[in-house]
Amino acid sequence: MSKVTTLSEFIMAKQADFPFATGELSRLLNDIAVASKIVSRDVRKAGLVDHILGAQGDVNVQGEEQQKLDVVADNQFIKAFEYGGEVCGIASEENDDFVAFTSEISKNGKYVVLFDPLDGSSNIDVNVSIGTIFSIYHRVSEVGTEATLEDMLQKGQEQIAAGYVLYGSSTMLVYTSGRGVNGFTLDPSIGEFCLSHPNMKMPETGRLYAMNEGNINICEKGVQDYIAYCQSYENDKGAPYSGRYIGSLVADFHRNMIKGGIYIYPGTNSAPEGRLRLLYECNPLAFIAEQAGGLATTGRERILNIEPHRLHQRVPLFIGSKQMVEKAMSLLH
Ligand code: AFP
Repeated sequence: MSKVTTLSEFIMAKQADFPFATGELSRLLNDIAVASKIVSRDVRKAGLVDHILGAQGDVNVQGEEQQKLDVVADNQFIKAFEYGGEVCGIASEENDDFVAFTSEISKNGKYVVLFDPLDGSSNIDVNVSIGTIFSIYHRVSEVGTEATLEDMLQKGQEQIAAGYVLYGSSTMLVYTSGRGVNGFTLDPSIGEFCLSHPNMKMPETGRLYAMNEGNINICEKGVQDYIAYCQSYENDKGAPYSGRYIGSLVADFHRNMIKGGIYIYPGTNSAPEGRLRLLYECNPLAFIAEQAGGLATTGRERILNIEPHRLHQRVPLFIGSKQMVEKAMSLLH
């Protein structure tokens, strides 16, 4: 049996790769790990709310109102960032506007974090995997002042680190700080994330495609052609691929990271920009995909090159194994 490496040990060891590192990013990553352990615990109790502990909006025995799990997760991460001292502001799916922290210690924080606290939340009620996605940038505003919108609206290629937590049959945290991708599985018996997937590489190709095919008739012809290609005996594998769509981006992405595959959420006639959010869904996963040897585009342009204009901006997403994304792009005109 080999020695277990915990996430904290791993982060500390990696800090040595950056000679001028002050430890702030390491502390921030550790804060994220602690918050996600708490969220993981709450997610495991999800079925109890409504059926045993009372419905959302009910008051529990401690006099607290039962809240929706995505709000609980959002608050948990915001608290971790606000009191951690490394972050001057955040933006999340749950908040219309970004939040600039006002304490002196936070105003001196070097980083901003953009995150989706609980992605795939419509899957909670049916006990299907959900996830958290996060993206970390250096602020562009002056240290010592409050965070600004410009801090939040940076291109994905400026990310310092990004990751996701998958609350699946086990809880996993996967992250990159620009030198490869590593995955950690939560061992609930010791409450630690342990290195389980070192140096993750996305297979160059695969046999799995993920798309909400309910939308196929309102997609552009190139997307329809690509899906027909996936289902054809004339494709590169000589047999139809398997369709796999969970409807939780983190879970669909993670499966493709391990097994090889493509995830597509294209624009449609009614929503030309698709559904997914650039800043806290597409950018962080694009950074991870590229670090693992995969590809992430809108079908036409690299996700990480997009100049953001709005906090909740949406973009089409084609992400996964390199050869599969390239093939899909070749069919779009
Ligand atoms: P929610 O977090 O609002 O549930 O959205 C989930 C999501 O952004 C992503 O995780 C899924 O892949 C996608 O939406 C599912 O969308 P469709 O229901 O349109 O397939």
